Amino acid sequence: MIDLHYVRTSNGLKIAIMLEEIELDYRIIEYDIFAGDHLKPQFKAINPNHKLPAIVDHAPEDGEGAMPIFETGAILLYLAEKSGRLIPSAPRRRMEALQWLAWQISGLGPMLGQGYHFARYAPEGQDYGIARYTREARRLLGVLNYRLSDQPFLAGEYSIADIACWPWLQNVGNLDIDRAEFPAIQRWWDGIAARPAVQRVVRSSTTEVPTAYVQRRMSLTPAQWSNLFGDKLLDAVASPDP
Ligand SMILES: N[C@@H](CCC(=O)N[C@@H](CS)C(=O)NCC(=O)O)C(=O)O
Repeated sequence: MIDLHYVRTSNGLKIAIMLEEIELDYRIIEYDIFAGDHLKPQFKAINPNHKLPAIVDHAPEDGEGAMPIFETGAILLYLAEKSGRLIPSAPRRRMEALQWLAWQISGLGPMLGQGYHFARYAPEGQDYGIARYTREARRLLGVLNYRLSDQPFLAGEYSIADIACWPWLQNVGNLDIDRAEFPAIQRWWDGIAARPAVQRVVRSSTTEVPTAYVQRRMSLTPAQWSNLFGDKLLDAVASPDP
């Protein structure tokens, strides 16, 4: 059994989709990040970085007891290796999957994440930040489109690299980017959206993404702000073990 410590965001969706695809037994432990659930001291033992998602595998292969894992790139790789699925076995293709996974976790995710941050939460008049991250998002989408223009999937076959990227392409409209401007991305995105495992996740009441996580502008209360971007976050990292 795997516990999925989950929030309904792009990073959370990656792991919910992976678990549905490989059909391992899992249960969802849902967090409300606006309420600061992820800052609770007991979560530090699972992820000292206090970010979601994370998993705990209660039956790891080494038999040495429950194993917590954080960072979506590491979790996807772990689950691919545990299940023997969704990572190519041919060495060159496998390396392609790892490259595109690294590209997502170091580029596409952080850049779109910052873009969404400025577009959604920053006070009005943050044009420089929005322009900077929108330009970078467009550049990265251009790279993705180029790759997918002669490959059905990022590593030739459907893999953890596609699962890592797909949820991030849902809300590019928040940056005034139309996915349809990138025809190869749109074709790839639609194909993945139609997969039964993906449908199960996006349609399920426990894993669907509610408006609070996707709407274009959001105004937070001071407590929510502190939980997400302010002092509470810093305090959680500095706090001693429970
Ligand atoms: N690099 C991390 C990013 C995780 C991340 O930023 N998660 C967000 C939700 S998508 C989060 O926990 N936000 C709460 C916060 O930043 O306080 C990963 O890939 O797992």
